[in-house]
Amino acid sequence: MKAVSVSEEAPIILVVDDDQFIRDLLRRVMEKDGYQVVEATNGEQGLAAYKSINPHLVMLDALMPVMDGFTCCQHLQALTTSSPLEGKMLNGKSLHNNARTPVLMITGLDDPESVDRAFQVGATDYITKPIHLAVLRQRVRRLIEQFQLYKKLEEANLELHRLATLDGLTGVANRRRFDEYINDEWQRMIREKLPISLILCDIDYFKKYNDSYGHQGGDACLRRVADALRFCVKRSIDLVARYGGEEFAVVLPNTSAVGASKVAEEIRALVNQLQIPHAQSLVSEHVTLSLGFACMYPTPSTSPTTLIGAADEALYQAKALGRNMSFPKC
Ligand code: GH3
Ligand code: MG
Repeated sequence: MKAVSVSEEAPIILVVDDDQFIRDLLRRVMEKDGYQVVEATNGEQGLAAYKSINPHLVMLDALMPVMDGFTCCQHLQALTTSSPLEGKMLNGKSLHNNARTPVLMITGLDDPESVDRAFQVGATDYITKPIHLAVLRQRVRRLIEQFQLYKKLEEANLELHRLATLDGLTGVANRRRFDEYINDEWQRMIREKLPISLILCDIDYFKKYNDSYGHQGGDACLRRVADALRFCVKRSIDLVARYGGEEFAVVLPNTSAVGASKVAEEIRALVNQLQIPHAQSLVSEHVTLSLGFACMYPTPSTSPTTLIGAADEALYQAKALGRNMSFPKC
């Protein structure tokens, strides 16, 4: 495989063929049309090149030494359906990249079995040798355009999903996402026979905070508290959500009451350390939180409502006992 420095703009075509004449021909034609070309001489090299350059189109010969085009195509299909979209994690869930890089088989085999087999292993299109260059150029243009369009659509969908599940003010999960997540995790914990904990956190005397610092000051405070919660919650399966106006929820799957108590205390302590001035608070000079937490082993006859009710009761106790504290209900 020739080393190629790949620039950002022009689409990249990976040509996998053991015949140097064909590779040179395809390179010439494709470069003339403004594409970048990377070459590989068999299926194995092709796979390695695919992983490192992430091309917009693969041109694949069928019969090659080491690994033929059919096997290579099968591997390519497995790669594109199992690799999580890079960096796209949403509340601990990875979203899969379904935009498959098109594979165009260019081969001397024109018997019906080979054509069927190529499509079975995931080829997007098929062209036989001798290559009709005008047809090839049109097919390539169309395949790349479709791929780019599909990718844009996927990105737009991802962004839509993100916006639909996040709280606009604080950037943590919204109530809708909380409901969906606690139900999903409840079911999962039933299957795995594991406990789940929930912490509800409420800012103390927040009405008075708004009275002192205005609604915008209140919004800024909510953002800082949300950041503190995010900082304390480290596992990717834990979820921080805005539960209501100045109330946040933390879902902790596979977490005991002892674990939940530690996280709740960490959150409480960190918000204290932030020392956000709160002149009218009756418990401190700074913004404080009251937290209630509960832990349950979910069963098919129970629902998250029970856990939420228990955490809410604990939060009520924390308020009643003087605020700026975490209280359990297990
Ligand atoms: P407690 O210590 O008992 O929790 O008292 P509190 O004043 O915090 O509770 P209360 O429920 O009486 O008031 C909550 C306040 O939170 C009232 C509401 O205006 C304010 N609030 C709710 N959502 C927002 C928001 O998005 N931004 C701002 N700035 N304030 C909000
Ligand atoms: Mg409050």
